[in-house]
Amino acid sequence: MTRADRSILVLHGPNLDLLGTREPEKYGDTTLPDIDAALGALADQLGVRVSCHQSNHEGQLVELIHGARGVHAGLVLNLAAYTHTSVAIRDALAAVALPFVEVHLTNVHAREEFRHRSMVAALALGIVQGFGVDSYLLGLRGMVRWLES
Ligand code: CA2
Repeated sequence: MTRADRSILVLHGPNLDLLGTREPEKYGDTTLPDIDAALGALADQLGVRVSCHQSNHEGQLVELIHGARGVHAGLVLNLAAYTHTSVAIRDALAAVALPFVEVHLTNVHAREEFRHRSMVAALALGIVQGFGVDSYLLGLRGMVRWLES
C-alpha cells in the first residue's frame, strides 16, 4: 500500500473562506479552519491523511485536481458556486478519474433553481448535503469506506 492510498484531497470552492464570518444564518458559524481541523481529527481516527485547500479561482481548483493524480486516493469536494457552472472542473475530474464525494453545507435542492444542477454530480461516488459541517465529515467517512471496500 502506497502513501497515496491513504491520502484524501479536500477542496473548498469560492467564498468558503468567509465561513463563520458572514451569513451565519445560512452557512453556520463554523470557520473554514474549524472544518479543516475537524476533518483532520476524523482522518486520524480513520487512519487516513487529509490535505485541505480553499480557492476562489476556478483555474487553481483545476490545477489542484490535476495534481491529485498519483498523490491522493480520492477527493472530498465542496465546489461551492462552481458546482453549478464549471465545465472546466468537471472535465478535470473526468480526466484524472479519481473517486470523489460531492458535499454541500446546505441542501441545494431546497434553494434557488439554479443551484439544483450540479456539473459534477454524475461523476461523483455520492453526494452529501444539508448537514452543515457534518456533510464534510460524512463525505470523508463515505470516501474512506469506499476506498477500503
Ligand atoms: O451549501 C453549500 O455548501 C454550497 O456549496 C455553498 C455555496 C453555494 O454557491 C452552493 O450553491 C452551495 C456558497 C458558498 C459561499 O460561502 C459563504 C460563506 C459565508 C458567507 C458567504 C458565503
